[in-house]
Amino acid sequence: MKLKTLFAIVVLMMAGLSTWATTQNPFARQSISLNGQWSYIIDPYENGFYNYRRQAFDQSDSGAGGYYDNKVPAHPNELIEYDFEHAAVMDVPGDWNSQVPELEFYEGSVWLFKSFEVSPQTDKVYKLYFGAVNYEAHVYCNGKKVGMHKGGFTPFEFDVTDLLVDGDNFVVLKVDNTRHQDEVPTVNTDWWNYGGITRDVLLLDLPKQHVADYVLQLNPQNNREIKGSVTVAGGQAGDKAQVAIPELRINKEVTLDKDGKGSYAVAAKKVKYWSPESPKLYEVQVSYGQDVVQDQIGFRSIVTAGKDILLNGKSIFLKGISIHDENPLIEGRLRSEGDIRMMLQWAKELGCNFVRLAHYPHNEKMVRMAEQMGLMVWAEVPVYWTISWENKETFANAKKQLTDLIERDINRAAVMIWSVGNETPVNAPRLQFMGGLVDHVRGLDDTRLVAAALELETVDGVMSCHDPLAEKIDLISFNEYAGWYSSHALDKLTDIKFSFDQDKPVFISEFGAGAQPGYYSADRVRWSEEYQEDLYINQLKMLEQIDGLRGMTPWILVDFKSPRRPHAVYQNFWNRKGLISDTGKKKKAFAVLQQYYEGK
Ligand code: GCB
Repeated sequence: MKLKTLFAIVVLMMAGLSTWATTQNPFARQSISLNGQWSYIIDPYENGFYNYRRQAFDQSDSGAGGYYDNKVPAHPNELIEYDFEHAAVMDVPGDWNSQVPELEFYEGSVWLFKSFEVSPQTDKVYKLYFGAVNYEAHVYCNGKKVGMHKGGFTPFEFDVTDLLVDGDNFVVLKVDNTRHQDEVPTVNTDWWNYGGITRDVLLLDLPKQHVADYVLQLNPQNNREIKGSVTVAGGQAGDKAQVAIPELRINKEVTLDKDGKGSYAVAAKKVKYWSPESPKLYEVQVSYGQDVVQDQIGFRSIVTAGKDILLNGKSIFLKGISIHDENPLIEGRLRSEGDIRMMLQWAKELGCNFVRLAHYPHNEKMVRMAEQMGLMVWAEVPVYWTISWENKETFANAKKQLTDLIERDINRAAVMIWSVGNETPVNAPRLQFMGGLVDHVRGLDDTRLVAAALELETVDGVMSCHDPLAEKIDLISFNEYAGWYSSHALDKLTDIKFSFDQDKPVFISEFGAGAQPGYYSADRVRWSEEYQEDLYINQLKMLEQIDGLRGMTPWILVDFKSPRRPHAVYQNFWNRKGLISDTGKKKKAFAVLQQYYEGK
């Protein structure tokens, strides 16, 4: 093992993070769903985790004593101060804040419990897969610890093969959504800190030797060739795997190396490219012996050329909108396919061909549905505002979240841009941190653009970008709030000029204004729908003057909850910059952007 790799693993272990990738395309694998009702116990003092000397039960010699034991009294006099059997239940997937009124603002630990039945087969491996758990999850199966994971938006899994028994089994999680300065994100964010198991839970049932990972992408050097790799868990040097795309008459044999991984390239002369107008996906089978995984994969190229963005060689304007992973109607994280469809349908209605999935990885199902609907995607990690730039563990954590996101969505043609963060300050440690993330992305994936939502400088009415990070990324992508956070009068916005030294496409990752839904004002004052409408009209005129403007994702599709927005009249803990209200009603500005996109 190279010294650098060893060092990276040690840093990850210090940070208490897992080092392995999750199974590619888990939803296509044989599995038992552990979605549904889970019992829960609220544990603000972490009574089920530490003894009264504040030593963790799971670090003690016996490992016994924690709530994960799921003990029941053997006789009426036995003292046990918790009880999952009679505890209340909540839905998984689902954050706890939106399901339990007393947890709306809660930040702390909650225990979650589910029992399930299984008849384990000796020739199988079983993995407990979690789509996302916010933020720190300690996972136990039948009373034994299987691991810990940090990071609220990326998938993880643990091998539980040796712990399962024939018949009844149970899984317990201690989930803690407390914010910390050195974590990713850090303590300060403009979104709700939803805790809990927010995405699907599966018990994957896999052959001992199985297709663990695969990559299929259009070769950026040759757009008539598909390249990639296959990784087989338990695969031996010289073993063969297969990649088949029947519609393209492709059936490629891939020879594995000693780590069970093999790379390949194969001609695809007749390939039809994926695009928003024609979101073509091919049925793909990746197999190793009897183990076959089915997927739907598209092929496309995305590059910049000077100030232009080219999709499949043709200039494209990114007609986008920013979206949080939140359904305003349930006041919680998106839980179902219906929730996801509602959000993306609204984006389509607005005339979008692009969505910015801010500010953290969204559900894999969100990305897949966007792809099916012809929406290109900007995907991001929560390197947001001011995190601990000089802390090595924080960097390892951010890098791990980015890696997990990229590995999960590597085959999604719709993902055009990896964003390494949002509105971060221009200084040396941050440049090293985020520059390191950019290099890391480029090492993992050469088929997409890399960006970040930067900030501009305004001198004498001219906005320009002096952020050295802009030299490393593919776009001049930035947030600006002229007319909202700045004091510019709306009818003077077109006086603002832009000047960029970089010969790169310009992308506005955010602009916007808050509007209290249903507040109409003849004077068009701040917080009225008319103010937001005027801001959009004038911003769009202003932005049209930019040489090299290649797209935008205004802030934001729907009002969203935020603890930073307490104004009693206009906000009540909602960020009101949505074009759609918290009850699903379109505000006036919706039509302005819709019309602009119609003409693009
Ligand atoms: C921003 C942030 C976004 C906030 C938004 C706002 O620049 O990137 O997360 O929600 O401004 O509403 O202030």
